[in-house]
Amino acid sequence: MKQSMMFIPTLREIPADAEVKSHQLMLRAGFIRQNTSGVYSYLPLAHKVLKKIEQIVREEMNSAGASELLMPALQQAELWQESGRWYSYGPELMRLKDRHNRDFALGATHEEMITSLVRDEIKSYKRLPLALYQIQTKFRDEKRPRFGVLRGREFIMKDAYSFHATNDSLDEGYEKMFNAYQNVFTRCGLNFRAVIADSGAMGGTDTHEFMVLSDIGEDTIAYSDTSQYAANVEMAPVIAKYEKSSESENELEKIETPNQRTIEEISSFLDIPKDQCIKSILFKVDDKFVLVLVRGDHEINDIKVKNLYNASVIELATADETKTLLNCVPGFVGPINVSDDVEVVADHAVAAVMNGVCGSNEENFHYKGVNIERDTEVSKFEDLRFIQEGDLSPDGEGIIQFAKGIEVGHVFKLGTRYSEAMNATFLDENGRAQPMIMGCYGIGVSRTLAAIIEQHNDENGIVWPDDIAPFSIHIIPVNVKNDSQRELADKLYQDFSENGYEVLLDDRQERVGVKFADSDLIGLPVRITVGKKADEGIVEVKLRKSGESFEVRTDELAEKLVQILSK
Ligand code: 9G3
Repeated sequence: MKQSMMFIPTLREIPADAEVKSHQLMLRAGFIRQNTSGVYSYLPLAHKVLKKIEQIVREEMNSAGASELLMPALQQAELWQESGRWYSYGPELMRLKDRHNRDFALGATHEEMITSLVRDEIKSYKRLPLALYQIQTKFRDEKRPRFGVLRGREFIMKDAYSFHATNDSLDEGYEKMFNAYQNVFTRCGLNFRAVIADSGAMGGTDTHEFMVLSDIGEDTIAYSDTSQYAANVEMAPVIAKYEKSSESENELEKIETPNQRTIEEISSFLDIPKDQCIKSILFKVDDKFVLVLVRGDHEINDIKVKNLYNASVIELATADETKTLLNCVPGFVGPINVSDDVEVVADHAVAAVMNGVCGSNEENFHYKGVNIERDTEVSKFEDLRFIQEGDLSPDGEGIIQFAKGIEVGHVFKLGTRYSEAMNATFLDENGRAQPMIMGCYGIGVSRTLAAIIEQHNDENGIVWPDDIAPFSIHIIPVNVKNDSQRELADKLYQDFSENGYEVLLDDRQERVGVKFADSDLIGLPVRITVGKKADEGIVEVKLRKSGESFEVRTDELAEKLVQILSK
C-alpha cells in the first residue's frame, strides 16, 4: 500500500486526555479516533490488525470444533424477559424502541439469542455437543468508559456458546476452548495468565479469566511464584493455618480510647500489633445482618462473605443500621454482647488471637484481653479474608505474589441457567426431555488489540509482534524527488509485494525526519531506508524491536528478509 493514499493521521503530541500508553499510541499512530465517550472509529491500520486478530481467533475456534455464525445486534426484549435479565440489568443494557414502539436491546451478549435459536432446532441428544461462535460488535453503556478501546461502550467481541447433553461433554468442550484461548493469546504475542475466577473452593474449574499482565490492569491476580496457580484475588482461597500463642488468658478489660476508630489508630494508641487487633464490620447480606471479624492486619473479602450465604447482594451496613443493631457508631463496633439479630462470623485467623483488642460497641471505648472462645459468640469460623502477598499458594506450592491484569478472555461453564429459563430441552437416549448444558466463551477482540500495544511499545511508539503487524515492511525513500531513490524504492515495493509480503511504501512528500518518526510510531517490524547509496544498490535495514540497523546490497535483500521475518 502507498502511504500517500492511506488514511493514517499521526499526531506529534501526546493527547492530554489519554492516560494509558495504548490509548496514547493508538491516537498518535492514527489507529483510532473517538466519536463520543467510549465510542471509536478503527482507522485503516487498526482495521488491518483487528482482521489479523480475528483470523487467529477463527482458526483456533474452528480447530476447537466451533462453527461461525452471525447473530443480530438488535435483540427483541421478549428474549431478555424470558431469561429475566430485561428486569435485572440496569442502564448498562442499551435499550431502544422501534417504529411500532416495541422494545429492543442492543446486544451486550448473546446467551438469550443463541439459546432461543438452538432450542427451536435441536431436539435430540444425537445432535449434541454443538459449538457456535460469532465475532460481532457489542454494546454496554459503561458508567465510566476509560483507557480508549480498553473499556468502551461499543466493542468487538468473539462470543462462543456450546451445548451439551452431559456435564462430561461440557468439561470436554470447556477444555477444548481453554486450550484454544491459550493458543490465541500466545499467537497474539501476549504475556498472559489463565486465572481461576469462580467462587468455588481452590481449584474451582467453572470459570477462568484470561488476564494480560499489565500495570494498568483493573484486576488483581494472585499467582504462585513457583507453580502455575493463578486466581482472581477476589476468589483465591486462603489455606494458612494459625498457631495460638501459649500465653495465658488475661482478664477482659474495657478501656477508654477517645476518637481511636481505625485499626491503625488503636494499634498505635495502645501500642498493640495489628495482628492482635480484631476488625469488626457489619454487613447486610441480602436482608440479614452479619458482623464479620478478621484479624487487624487482614482485609474482609466481601465476595467470600456473599458466597458463604449464597447471597445475591452484599453491602456495608449504614451508620443508622449499625446504631440500630449494635447501638454504636462505626469505629467502636465489636463482637462482645451482640444481640441475636446479628450473626457473628470470623475468619480463621481470628480464632488464634490471644488477649486481643476489639470494639466495645460503646463510643470511645474498646476491650483488651479479648479471647474469642471465652468472650464472644462466633457462629462459625470460615475463610473470609482477602489473600495477601506472602500467603501460601492455595495449591500448596510456592508463595503468592500479586500482579495487575487486563481481562481479555473469559470462559464459563453456564450449566442450565439459560436452557431452563428458556426451556431449551433435548430428548435423551431414554426419550426424556432434559435441559441442555451450556458453556460460553468470550474474547474481547478490540480490547486484545489495545492489550498487545500495552505490552509491545517503547518510547518511540508501537513495536508490533511480526504476526500481528498491519504490514511487515516499511519502505522509506529519503527523498522522493531523487529519481534513483524513488525508482529503487518503487522496485523493492513491487518485488516484495509480488513475493507476498505486506509492504507499506512511504511515498509522501515529507521531510525524512517526519517519515522516520511516523515509522517508529506505527511500529512495523522491518524498515528499509532507500537513501544516498541507492545508486550503489545499497539500502539500510532497521529492525523495529531491537533497533539494530545494517546496510544490505539489494541483491541480498530478499534472502535477508526471509531470515528476519520467518524466525
Ligand atoms: C448485559 C450487560 C453487561 C454484561 C452482561 C449482560 C457481562 C453479561 C457476562 C457475560 C458472560 C459471557 C458470552 C461471552 C463470554 C462472556 N456484562 N456479562 O452477561 F446485559 Cl449490559 O457476557 N457472555
